[in-house]
Amino acid sequence: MNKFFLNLGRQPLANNFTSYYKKNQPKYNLKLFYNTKTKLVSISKRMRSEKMFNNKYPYRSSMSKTMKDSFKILSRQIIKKFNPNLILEIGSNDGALITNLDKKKVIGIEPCSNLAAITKKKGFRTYDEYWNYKLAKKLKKTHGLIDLIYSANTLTHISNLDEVFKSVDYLLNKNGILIIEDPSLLECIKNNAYDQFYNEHIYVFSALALRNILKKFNMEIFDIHNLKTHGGSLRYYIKKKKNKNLKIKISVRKQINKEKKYDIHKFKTYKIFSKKVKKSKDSLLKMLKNIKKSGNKIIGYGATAKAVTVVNYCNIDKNLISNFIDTTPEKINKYIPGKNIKILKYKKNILKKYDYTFLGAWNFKEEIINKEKKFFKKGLKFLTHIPKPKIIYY
Ligand code: JHZ
Repeated sequence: MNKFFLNLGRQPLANNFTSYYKKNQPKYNLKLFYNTKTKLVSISKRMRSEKMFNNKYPYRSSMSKTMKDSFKILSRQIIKKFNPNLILEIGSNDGALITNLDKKKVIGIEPCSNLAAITKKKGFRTYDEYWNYKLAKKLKKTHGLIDLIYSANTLTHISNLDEVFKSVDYLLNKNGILIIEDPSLLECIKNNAYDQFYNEHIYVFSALALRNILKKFNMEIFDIHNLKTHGGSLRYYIKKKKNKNLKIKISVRKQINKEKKYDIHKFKTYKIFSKKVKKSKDSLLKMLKNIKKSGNKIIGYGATAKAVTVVNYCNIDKNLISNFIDTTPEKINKYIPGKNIKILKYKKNILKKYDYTFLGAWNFKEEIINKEKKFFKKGLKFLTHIPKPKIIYY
């Protein structure tokens, strides 16, 4: 049974950046539910994939050094640990991972054709298609079974998880490995990071929920790594149950125990989370209003999908945060979905003109603060709403 616990209001598509402020941009309910049987946390309204992931998708994994480095390290580990003959990445985006690998040994799946074009141009085999059973069948015919399937921040974007795992099971070698990486529900709840939920993020996985889902497909998690990326993510190593060559590592039990200790499997946790989120909204608005009242200028740093959730949920407009800055070419000079806040091109000295900067990309706090140390030292203040609204002092 799905139990409702939080209403994040009417939200536009989180990556639908428009060239002018569209007052009547379509918005959809963003309500969060907890499934008492599977322990899966999900949003209620499911958008058609084509509406969100098309030839105009603006998000590029390579825009942050942290992510590029993380993928580079992982690509080396994959080769060293598993030495697979053929790797498939579901959601290869602009190639942050696959471009580190041997072209002959990797295939990318990326339905956003503007992004798929980037890796195709570099000579990497990329299918600009959605991950489903039909595609898995086509791939098996052309390339045979796959030794290692990898997917970062993608499977939580696909509504039909049954089809996702059925297709993986079908295409994966009997001794093959599936590695998936997504924000951790435990970290999300601990950090009060309600902005991990938006129309693209249908689910935020816990190890507990994922274990339950995989049972149906006779697959099991055999190792889990905690990552710092995206505000705390988990990298799950998954195998077919009948593959007895790989032993289940202690990390799996450890993570599940950690989640249970935090009552991730109890509905009351979500009720508490919901209350904290409402408090966070009030306190962020209060803080922004006070800063403005004193005549200070605030700019947002990183026009993230997460920031779209925050500004729309808290009803923040340009009177509070005048602009956002971002390095992504596809976002520059566009408007934050649902709001009259324009995104400016990141320039070295742009922060000089502002007193405060709100961390839209709070998940890259260290990278950003390090990059902008000079301004920080000169008195620029950073604001964050994670884990609760506050000013970060140098
Ligand atoms: P970032 C996206 O979410 C969407 P977002 C998606 N649904 C998903 O699952 C996650 O990614 C993984 C900018 N930036 O990664 C670049 C700077 O301008 O937090 C990006 O626009 N300067 C697929 O959008 C944004 O911030 C910088 O120095 O919440 C970061 O977006 C840095 C570090 C980033 O994901």
